[in-house]
Amino acid sequence: MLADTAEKIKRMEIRGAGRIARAAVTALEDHSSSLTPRSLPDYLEKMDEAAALLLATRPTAVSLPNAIHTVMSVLREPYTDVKEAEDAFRERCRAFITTSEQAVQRIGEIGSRHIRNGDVLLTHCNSEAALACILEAKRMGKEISVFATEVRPRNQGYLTIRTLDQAGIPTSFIVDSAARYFMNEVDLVVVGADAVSVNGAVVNKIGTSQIALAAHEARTRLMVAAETYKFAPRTILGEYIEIEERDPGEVLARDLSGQFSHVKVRNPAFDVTPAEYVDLIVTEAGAIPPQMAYLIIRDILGWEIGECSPGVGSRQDTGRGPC
Ligand code: RI2
Repeated sequence: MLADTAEKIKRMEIRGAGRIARAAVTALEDHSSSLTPRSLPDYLEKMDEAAALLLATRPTAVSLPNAIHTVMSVLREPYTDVKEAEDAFRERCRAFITTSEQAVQRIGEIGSRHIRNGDVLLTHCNSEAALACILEAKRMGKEISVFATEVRPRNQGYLTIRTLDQAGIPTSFIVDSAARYFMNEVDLVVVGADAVSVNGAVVNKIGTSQIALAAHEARTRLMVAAETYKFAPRTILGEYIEIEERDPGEVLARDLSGQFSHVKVRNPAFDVTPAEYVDLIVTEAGAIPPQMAYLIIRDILGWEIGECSPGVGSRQDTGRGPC
């Protein structure tokens, strides 16, 4: 189950920053109850190994290390036996999943208030949080329509148009490179996030920053929907968020790429949109301008300056650290 989830996250069978986080926590919970450890130290060591395996799957979505940190940190408490530790761990995992699901719902409620009746929206990729805002606006009776991009190379746009279609929202499906062409018709861009840095820069699906530039040029507002656990504490120390570069075969089929001698395929999965191009970030704790990202990291995630050092938050350094 654990290895299977890790593999599915890597292959993107499980994808979306929030879903990845919940899947990892579910896998850890199942792993914890499937273990037959010799002793408490043995249990804790095996749990650390499991956390490390999941952390190594995809590098960009900060929701993954933040979620793992949240649940693993309960194992730093002193326990008298394995059962006590397991019980506390299970409770922490369930609390995380419930909180995460409620966060998406709350983001929908808050974000939908920023969508006006008659608005034409544009969304990129397939974000549960961004869609929650759009679907809630529709549920409230607002007349909206959406441009949804294709999202090369993995075509997550197909998932998005299915959801929008099922909700009865008039949708135009466009290739990624048509975003600027249509931008003057758009009132609001709504996207999700894989990570938000302390300076309000938003890491999201590749192409988001081009869309943000086009929106900025057209004076179209851009709203990001992101749970608070997508904010990246380590960026306080100037650490960059690693951008995942995926298999070239996703872009150009191997038999085709074999025909070229001097062509190399590059396949970054994400890009960075600077805070200047973001009007609003909607979190479950409220909507903030991107410049207030530090407050989320400090007041909601509880990380102070100086607290982010390698290994803090997990009993051992699991490789990438907790945040
Ligand atoms: P939610 C996705 O990444 C997209 O970049 C999407 O915008 C983001 O995660 C957030 O998604 P990928 O897993 O958590 O498709 O809002 O690479 O669902």
